[in-house]
Amino acid sequence: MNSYSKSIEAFSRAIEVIPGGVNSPVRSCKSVGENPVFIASAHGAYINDIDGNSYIDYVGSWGPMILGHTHPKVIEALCNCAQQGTSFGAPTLWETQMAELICSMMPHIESVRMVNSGTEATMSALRLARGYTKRDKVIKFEGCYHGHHDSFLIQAGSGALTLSTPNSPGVTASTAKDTIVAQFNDFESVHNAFRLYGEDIAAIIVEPIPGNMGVVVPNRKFLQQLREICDIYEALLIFDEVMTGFRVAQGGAQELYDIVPDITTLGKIIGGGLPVGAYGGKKHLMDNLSPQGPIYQAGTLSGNPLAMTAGYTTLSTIKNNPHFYTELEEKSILLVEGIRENIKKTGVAAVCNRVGSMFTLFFTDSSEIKTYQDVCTCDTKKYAAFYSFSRDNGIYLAPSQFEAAFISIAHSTQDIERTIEANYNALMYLKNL
Ligand code: KE4
Repeated sequence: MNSYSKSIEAFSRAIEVIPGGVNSPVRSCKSVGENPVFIASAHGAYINDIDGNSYIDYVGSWGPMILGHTHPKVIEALCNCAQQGTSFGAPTLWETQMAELICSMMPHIESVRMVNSGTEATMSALRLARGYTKRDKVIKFEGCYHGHHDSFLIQAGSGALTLSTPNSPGVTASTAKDTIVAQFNDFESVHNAFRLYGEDIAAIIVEPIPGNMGVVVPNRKFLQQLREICDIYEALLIFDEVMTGFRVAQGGAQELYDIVPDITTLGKIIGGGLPVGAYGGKKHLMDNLSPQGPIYQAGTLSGNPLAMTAGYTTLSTIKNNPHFYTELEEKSILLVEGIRENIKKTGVAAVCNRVGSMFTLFFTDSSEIKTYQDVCTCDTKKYAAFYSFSRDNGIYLAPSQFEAAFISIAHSTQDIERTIEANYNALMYLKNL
């Protein structure tokens, strides 16, 4: 049985000086009734807490660590870069090389602006869409999460859903009135919104593969219909690929489903573990941004050399391995098919959704999870018990039913087989609760 005494003490100390003891709410483990473990280090597929417990990591810093932790090439590049300085507030070749690399890997991005988080990317993408179309309203989907920008904290997913604040206090009514909430995989809800507000809708923003209500697999037709209706009403389609970009395919969900968004937002993997976000699209659209155009957006540390180095090294390591996504898919299939086999063997009421190397194990009596309504059938108490048993047995998962789990290229066959065994034991534990 793991000891957590140092983490418990660390959490009590943190709570004195940090709201809730954490710098991001979902890390608090509040919804699973646990103290968070405080991390000392992480290498490859493993993460280690300050009590000396080691875990196979399926959070991967919420997505960025697709190469695994402390990849030697990333660490070496960061050390070399830091020797030359850490921030200049002036253009560097790193930023240009990073932009060129992203444009070469994401075919529908001709021009890209670096920012410091996914929230900044989606917030800025919305401003660009509003400024370009001269319209105010935006459609988002219930359960989808696009960061903590006021316009998106309406029926939001991830930590907002986990901690039962999908509509956050502090978001004004005047802001909220311009956000229209539709239902993912339900085109009629989108069509109705356009019938009512079509001429005033600047954009649809969508997680093309939602990960923030847990992983929900899109209907390809639904995504195509979003593209079509945006064309009809001359609204912009924003693909929020902060999670899916470089995760589900080199070209993200837009490559996987062959949809052309007008704006793509990115984050997580493109920072290689450092704070990076980005948004991009066709050059004629992006050139409306200051200083080229009138739509303003800025950032002291945008394009920071260290962040660019970590991101560039991560993306180029992926790009230079022609078998990267094939290998990652093989690992992902091995794990999720093992989990599905365990569900069958134990008879526990659960569904496991997967796209690429992101997946979610939902505890539900429903036979499938395809909509937010389906997600709402989940038994979060069961998930909490599953989380605690798994963590006690060396498997590090998101402390929330409404999140995605991530497999990295560093997860070995042995790690995956060990995870499947631990998953079976966790399901049997639940069965006998
Ligand atoms: P950040 O501001 O947290 O870098 O990115 C916001 C964001 C935007 N869009 C999507 C699709 C995202 O998944 C996110 C952030 N994801 C969550 C985890 N599901 C971040 C974890 C956290 O809030 O600590």
